[in-house]
Amino acid sequence: MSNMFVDELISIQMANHDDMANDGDTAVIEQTAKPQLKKPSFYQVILLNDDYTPMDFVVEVLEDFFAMNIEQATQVMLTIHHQGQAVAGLYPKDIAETKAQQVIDFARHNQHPLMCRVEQKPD
Ligand code: TYC
Repeated sequence: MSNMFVDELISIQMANHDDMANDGDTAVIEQTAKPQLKKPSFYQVILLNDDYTPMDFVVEVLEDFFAMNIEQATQVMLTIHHQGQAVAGLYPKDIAETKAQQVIDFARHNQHPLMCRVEQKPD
């Protein structure tokens, strides 16, 4: 079978209609299979605002953990400050969760309450 998505051939006994010879009649039906590959899911690391973490510290986090330059980092920090939260980066699940934990650990090590969370990116 040349079409790679055709993976099933089903032989069925045809119904015993009056207008049809019935003994051993078979039909072959090609069924189209679902695509085998699904798109990988991405996860958003979302930084949350709080009243105590210094702005400079958040900018440093965005530079060091999310590979932003100072202009990007400042813009994202201000978005969080004004809107409550912003997406810092998009990663496969395990990397997103590791980064979120690293950010929280780094913030706690420096006595700041900065929080972040991970969410699956909507398709
Ligand atoms: N709101 C903080 C302040 O006024 C700054 C801040 C920005 C804190 C972003 C957290 O994710 C954050 N010092």
